[in-house]
Amino acid sequence: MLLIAERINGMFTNVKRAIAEKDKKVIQYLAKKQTEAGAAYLDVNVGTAAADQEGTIQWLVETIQETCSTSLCLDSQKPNVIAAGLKAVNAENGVLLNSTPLNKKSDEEILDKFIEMANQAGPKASIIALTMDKNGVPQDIDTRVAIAAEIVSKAIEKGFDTQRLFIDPIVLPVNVPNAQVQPGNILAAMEQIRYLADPAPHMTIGLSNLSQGATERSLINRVFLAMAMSRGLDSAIADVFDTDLMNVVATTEMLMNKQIYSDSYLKVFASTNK
Ligand code: THG
Repeated sequence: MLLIAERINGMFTNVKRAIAEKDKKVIQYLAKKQTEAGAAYLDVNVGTAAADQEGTIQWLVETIQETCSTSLCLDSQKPNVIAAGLKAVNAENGVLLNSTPLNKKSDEEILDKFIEMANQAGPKASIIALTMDKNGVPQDIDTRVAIAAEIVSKAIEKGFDTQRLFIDPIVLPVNVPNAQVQPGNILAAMEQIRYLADPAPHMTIGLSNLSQGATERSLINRVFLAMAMSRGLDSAIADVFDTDLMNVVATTEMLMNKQIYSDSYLKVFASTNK
C-alpha cells in the first residue's frame, strides 16, 4: 500500500498560518513526522491559504526538501501550480502530479498537460487522475468507469506507461444527504477499473474526504480502507498519524497475503514502513 500523507495542506489551520507567516518549522515537523509514520509520499496542497499559489507551492517544496528526501505529491488542479512545484522538486526522488480531471470546461487539455509535465519531469514522475470531467464529479458507477477508461486510453495514446497512472474514483463525505450509496458505487467502480489495463492501473483515494463532518472519523475511514483494498486499491491519501488506520493497512495486507504473518506482524509493518 502506497501511503500519501495528507497533512501538508493549507486546509489545516496550522499549515495555513505557517504559509502566511513563512514559518518553516511547522512544515518541516509535519514532513519528518509523516515520513516516520510510514508515508511514501507527502501531499503538498496550498489550498486556499495564499493568493500566490505558484510561489507558495515552491516555498513548501523547498522547505520540505531542506529537511527530508521523501517523495512529494504535488496537489493542484491548476497546471501552472504543478509546473511551479516541479521547478523546485527533486524529481529523482519520485514525484506524483496529483488531481487532474479528464478534462475541464475551461481546459479541455488538462490531462494532456499533466502527462506532458510528468514526461518532462522524468521516469519517476507519476500522475493521479480523477474520474471527473467537464460535467463534474459523476455519482454513478458507469460514468466513473467510462471516465477512467478514457483516462487510460489517453495515457496509452500518448505513450505514457499506465503503471505511472493512478486513477482516483473520488470519495465524497458519507454524511451528505443521499451520499450513502457512494461508497458502494466507488467499490463497484474499482472492481471494473482494475481491469482497464494489464497490469492494472494503480488506484488511490482521498480517504479522509469520506468522514468529513462525521463523528466516528477514524472508524469510518479504516473500515472503508479495508473494503477498498480488497477491490484493488493500492494507494491512499490518508492520515498516517492514525495508528488504528495504519494497523488496518498492515492487517489487510497480511490477510491479502501481501505481508508475511507472524505474531508480531504489526510491529514488523510499523518498522519496515519507516
Ligand atoms: N483525491 C486526490 N487528492 C486529494 C483528495 C482526493 N487531495 C486533497 C484531499 N482530497 C485529501 N486530503 C485531505 C486532507 C484533509 C482532510 C480531508 C482530505 C480533512 N481535513 C479536516 C476536515 O475537513 O475536517 C480539516 C480539519 C482542520 O481544519 O483541522 O478531513 O480526494 N487525488
